[in-house]
Amino acid sequence: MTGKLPFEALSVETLSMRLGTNDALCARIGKDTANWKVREVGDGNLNLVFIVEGDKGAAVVKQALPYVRLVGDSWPLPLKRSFFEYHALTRQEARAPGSVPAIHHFDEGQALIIMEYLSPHIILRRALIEGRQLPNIARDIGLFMARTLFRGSDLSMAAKDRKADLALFADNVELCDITENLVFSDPYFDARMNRHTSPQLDGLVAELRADRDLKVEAQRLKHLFAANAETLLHGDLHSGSIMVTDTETRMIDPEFAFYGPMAFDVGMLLANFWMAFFSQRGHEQAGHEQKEKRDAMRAYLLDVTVETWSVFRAEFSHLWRTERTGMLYQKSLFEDQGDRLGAEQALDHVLHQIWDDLLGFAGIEIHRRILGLAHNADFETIADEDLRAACEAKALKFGRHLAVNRRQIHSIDEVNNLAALIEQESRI
Ligand code: SR1
Ligand code: MG
Repeated sequence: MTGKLPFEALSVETLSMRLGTNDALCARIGKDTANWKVREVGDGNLNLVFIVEGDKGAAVVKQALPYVRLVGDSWPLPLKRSFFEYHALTRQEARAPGSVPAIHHFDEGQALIIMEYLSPHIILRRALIEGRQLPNIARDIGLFMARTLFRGSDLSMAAKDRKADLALFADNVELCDITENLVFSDPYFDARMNRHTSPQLDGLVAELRADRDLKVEAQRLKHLFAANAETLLHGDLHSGSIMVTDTETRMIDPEFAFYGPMAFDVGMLLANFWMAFFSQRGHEQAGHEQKEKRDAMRAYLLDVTVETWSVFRAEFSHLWRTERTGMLYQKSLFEDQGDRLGAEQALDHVLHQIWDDLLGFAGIEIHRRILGLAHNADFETIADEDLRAACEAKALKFGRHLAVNRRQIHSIDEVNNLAALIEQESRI
C-alpha cells in the first residue's frame, strides 16, 4: 500500500491483503500472510487499532478514521491527526528515550502508523480499576513529563527550531478544538452532547453550572491553554494513554499534541489519579479484605501523586541546571555572571506557575469526565448508579475546589488531605 492511494479504512478482513507487502510489517512479523491473525482492539474514542500477529512476532496498526469513532460520521475529523501523532512520537522518543512505542512505519495518505506491540502491557486505567499497584509509574511518568516538556520549550531548543515546530503543530486545529470545547466549555453549560449520572447529580450539576467563579476560572484556563504556546504537549495524557506492566511504563496516543502550557499535561495526568482515587469506593466488593485492598489502593494513589510531582520537579530542576540552552533565562544572565541564586529564583517562579496552573487544569479535567461527552471507565464501570453518583459527586466538589482556589493551595499534601477529607464524607 502506498500513500498515493485514496484513503480507505482497514478492516480485520482486508488488513492482510492491504499490508501484506509492507516491508516494515513483514520484517517485524513475517511475510506469510496466510498465518497472520488480525484483531481490532480499539477502545478509544477516535481510531481503529489492530493487533497483527504473524510467524515472527506481532505489531500494532493504528489508523485514523475521517470522523470521531465515539459519535459516528456526523462528526467529521481530519485524518491529519495521524501525522501529528507520528511527529509527536518521534519527538517524545528523542526527548525521553524508551518512553513511547517504537514506530515501524508511517503512511500519511492512509493515516496509519505501524508500531511496536506492547505486551504484556495493559492500559493503566484498567490496572487502577482492578486495584493493581504499579511501583514505577510515578517515576516513569514524572520523568517523561519533565523531559518532554522541558526539552520541547524555549528553555532548551534553539528559537528557530522551536518556532518551526510550533508552526508544524499549529495545524492540529481540530483536535485542539475538541479540547477547547469538551474540556473547557461544554461541562459548564447544557451543551448538546453532555451527559451525567442523572437524576442523582442534577442538583450539583445545576449548582456548578451557576457557579460564576468556577466558570470564570475555567475560561481563564482555556485562555492559557489557547494562548500560551510554551512547549510541545502530549495533549491527552490521561491514564487511558499509558500502558503498563509491573515494571514498565509507556506513553501512547499523542494525537492531540500541540504547543501549549506545560501545566496542562501534568494537571490532566494528576486529575486521572485523583479520579481513580474517588472511584475506588465503587469497585470495592463486600468484605473486610476487599475494604483493606481498596484502602491500600487509595493510599497508593495519593502517594503516586506526591511522587509524580516530586520526580517531575526534581528532573525539571536538573534539566534547568544542566540543559538550559534556549533563549529563556539564559545562563549568560545568571550563572555566567556568578549569579546561580538568580537562576534558582527564576526556576522557583517557573515551577510555582506550573503548580498553580496544573491544579486548575486538574479540576476542570475531573469535571469534563463527569459532566461532558467523554466519560472515563473509572466511574462508568461502577454499575450501581447511586454509588457511581456518590463517587462522582465527591470528585466534582474536589475539582471545583482545585479550579477556584488553586492559588491558595501550596502543597500536594494539602491537596491530598482535601481529597481524603472529601472521600470520608458519606452523603452526596
Ligand atoms: C471526541 S474525543 C473525546 C475525548 O477522547 C480523547 O481521548 C480525548 O480525551 C478527547 O477529549
Ligand atoms: Mg487517545
